[in-house]
Amino acid sequence: MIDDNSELFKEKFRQAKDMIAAAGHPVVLTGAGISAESGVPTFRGEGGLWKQYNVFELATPEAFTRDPALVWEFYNWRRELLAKCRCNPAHLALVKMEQRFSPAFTLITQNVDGLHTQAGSRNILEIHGNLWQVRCLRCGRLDTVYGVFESIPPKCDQCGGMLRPNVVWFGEALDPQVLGAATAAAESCDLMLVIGTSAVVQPAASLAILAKKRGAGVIEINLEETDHTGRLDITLLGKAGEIVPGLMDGL
Ligand code: BV8
Ligand code: ZN
Repeated sequence: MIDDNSELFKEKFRQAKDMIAAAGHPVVLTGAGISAESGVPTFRGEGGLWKQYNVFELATPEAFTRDPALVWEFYNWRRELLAKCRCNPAHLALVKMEQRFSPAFTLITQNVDGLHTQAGSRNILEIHGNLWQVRCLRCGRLDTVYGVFESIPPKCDQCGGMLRPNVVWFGEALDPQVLGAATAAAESCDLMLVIGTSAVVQPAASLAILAKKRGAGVIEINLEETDHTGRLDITLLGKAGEIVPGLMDGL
């Protein structure tokens, strides 16, 4: 059941539902927390990726230049783990939300796990890329490859160049087109749901504050409070897999 059953929670939940029902062009921003109930380790929480690997050491262009095989071991490990993960009721509830508001709906995700696509979402901005895509450093060819790579670092079957994961590493710029579209969506929405993000990573974290500044209502759904909590309209504490489907009930 939803973790916080207090009267206050119920009142905030009702307000959030009303804001969604009254929205004209909502935007959703998701982080690792929406995939946690699918078995995907978050970056910071219990059993998070940071605990086993120093993601800073591995998810950077410097690390890849220094030791591409080591970085590919890390991404192969995540591919093996993710291959067993399935979308959860929170991902599916956002598909229902998109169907209700489309075309005036944008889903911005920081996640690279592809679970929103697996659930059936369509209008997605994967601002940190996608772990299932690879890019050739020599000819720039983009490919979607599932499963793990037997020989690492993998080579391009067109030109023999080295392949890299098509994700945005720390210290790398986000794709200007994708970031531009996400910024435009945050600036023009009348409601933003921020689901399962610690609001630490930039420039993604600024999108919620930008939406708020432009007059949108902003609802945060998280297991715990974040740096944004005091600056947003409503924070619902609990599991995304329980709260998000409840919010979309009756849409
Ligand atoms: C860039 C792909 C500049 C790789 C990722 C200010 C401005 C600009 C940059 C910076 C800045 N300050 C610092 C920076 C640098 C850096 C940064 O933000 N560092 C942080 C750590 C301080 N930013 C960058 O480097 C970005 N690039 O700005 O470039 C530039 C410009 C021009 C030219 C050159 C350079 C690039 C950032 C992208 C990094 N790549 N992913 C990969 O995954 O392998 S980020 C990666 O970590 C994820 O994609 C995700 O975005 C992030 C983790 O964040 P969250 O999703 O929030 O996950 P987290 O585990 O932290 O939190 C989970 C939350 O869920 C928690 O709150 C938890 O309570 C909650 N939760 C858990 N379970 C549940 C739940 N909630 C609900 N239900 C549950 N069941
Ligand atoms: Zn190539």
